Amino acid sequence: IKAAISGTGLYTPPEKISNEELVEAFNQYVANFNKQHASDISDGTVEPLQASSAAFIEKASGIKNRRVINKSGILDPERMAPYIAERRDDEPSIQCDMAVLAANEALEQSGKTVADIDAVIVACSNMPRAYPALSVEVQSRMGIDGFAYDMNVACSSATFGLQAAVNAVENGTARAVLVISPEICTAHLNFRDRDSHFIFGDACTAIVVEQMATASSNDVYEVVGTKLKTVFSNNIRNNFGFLNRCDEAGVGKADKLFVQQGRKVFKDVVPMVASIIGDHLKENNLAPEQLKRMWLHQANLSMNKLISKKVMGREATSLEAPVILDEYANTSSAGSVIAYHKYKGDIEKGDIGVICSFGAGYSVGSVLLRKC
Ligand code: CO8
Repeated sequence: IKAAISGTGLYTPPEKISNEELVEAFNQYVANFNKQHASDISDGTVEPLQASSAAFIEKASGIKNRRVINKSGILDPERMAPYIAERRDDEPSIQCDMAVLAANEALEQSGKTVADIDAVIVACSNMPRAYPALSVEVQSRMGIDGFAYDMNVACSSATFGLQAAVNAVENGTARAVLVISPEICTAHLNFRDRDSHFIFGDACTAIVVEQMATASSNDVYEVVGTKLKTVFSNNIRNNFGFLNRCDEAGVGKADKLFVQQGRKVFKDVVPMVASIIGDHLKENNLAPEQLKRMWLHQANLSMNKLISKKVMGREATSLEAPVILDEYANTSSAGSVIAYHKYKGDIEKGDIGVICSFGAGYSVGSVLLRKC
């Protein structure tokens, strides 16, 4: 049995924050902090905070806007975190709502119904609770018979989830699988940190993986192969976890949010990703010239330019390595799937493309596809 991707869906939150709006709120927070601590700053016991800049953000990252679940809380200099009210146990969770919207679009695109799906994998960076699994909630809400589980490989969650889905389809465990990535990255972003306050946005993607033999939509891509790699690194880290309440520091410290050494990540990850894609092509007897599209993880524009150049041996055009980072920012595992969702329609029968994610772990996931 061969597996194929037959449909994708995308939920884009309606609220949007431009770099300018984000920087205005951040700089107000900085001014308030420096005023409050003026005497400690003048006697040298406290370092003054430095202002952020929209020009720096666009130049360093390629990000211009981000979509968010809640704008007002993030832009309130006294709060700098989204307002997302806790829901009752008998209400669907917010990530479940996002997941169902994206999944329904993916089902529609693939021409399938919930009766055709045997498994749901929710693959994303942050889960709303320890248990019951979000995926089982989504499965129940959609009325899917079969099984579901959650997995987290940070930015590589969707590609690792795809690999699990492809395995399940190819070994006959499931006729079709939904892989869903509901990412609320803004809830774990430190909006008071100048180095990273601009990096993330929110979105949810969904993918239908099914047997090639049953795939009948207009947009079927055979999964040629998957290749995964992980190498431990502390350069992207978040210490939030269930043991936090057992330590007197609790969850109040900044290390319980996203923290990274951006420069080191850039230097370590670019060569790793380029060599994984290169090896993956070689293992499948494909030459880099045959690669028509690279749907890359969307973290940083220069990073994507460098990776595509290393793989292709020349600069990729904006169509060969499409960018959605400018409008969505980094949406962790959803990013490469958003690029695929938006920039797959035009490629031709027989063309080869790669969905490739990379991020915390470190982790790299490469999924080679051939348009049917
Ligand atoms: N405004 C103005 N100036 C600034 C700002 C700012 N906001 N921030 C930093 N600067 C200054 C610095 O102080 C520095 O000044 P100086 O040269 O005087 O020291 C200068 O700008 C340069 O700073 P950097 O070296 O930090 O800037 P870079 O050019 O390296 O750009 C980036 C920073 C954009 C962070 C870049 O390094 C980058 O994107 N690296 C790649 C990171 C990456 O890909 N990470 C992937 C992680 S995502 C992931 O795996 C998902 C995790 C799970 C998600 C969880 C949800 C929250």
